[in-house]
Amino acid sequence: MKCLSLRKIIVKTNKMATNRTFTMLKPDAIENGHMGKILDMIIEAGFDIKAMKYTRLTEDQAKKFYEVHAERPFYGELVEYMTSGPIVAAILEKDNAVADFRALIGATDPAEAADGTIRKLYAESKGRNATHGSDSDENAQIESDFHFSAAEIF
Ligand code: IDP
Ligand code: MG
Repeated sequence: MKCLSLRKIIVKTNKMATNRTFTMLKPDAIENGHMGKILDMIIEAGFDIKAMKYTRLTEDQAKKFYEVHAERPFYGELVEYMTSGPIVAAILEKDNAVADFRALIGATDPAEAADGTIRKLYAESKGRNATHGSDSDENAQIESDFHFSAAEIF
């Protein structure tokens, strides 16, 4: 009995350590032929792909996704860019997924991104910066729900 409850606690603890984040390979990454290399970096870094689609955002979707930036001067440019071509949207799972994925993609501006990060290697500029990564567990959930139904997550 004692052994069984200890096992349950260990399983629960392990489960809690694993979480999910949401990413988009943005239009510049696709346009510049970096889709395969970026996906490879994500998989090599230990992220499991739980859901993935190749799609193009409508203007309404892009406006809604980046609603938090609606008052920023770059909002119009951002919506135009994010709807300019196809993207790859995906849900990724790993221990500490949100923080580890932000570390993998690097700073918003590639000029400030660390060496070896996705944005340092593949982003064109602060605006056209190759890859999105959720900034919190809560937003990862909201953004995943925005793009995927339960039946599309494996
Ligand atoms: P993040 O993607 O690193 O979280 P945020 O500040 O949340 O960065 O901005 C969302 C997106 O808006 C950026 O990834 C980038 O595409 C765009 N963006 C942010 N700041 C600027 C800017 O100063 N000029 C143009 N586009 C920007
Ligand atoms: Mg952000």
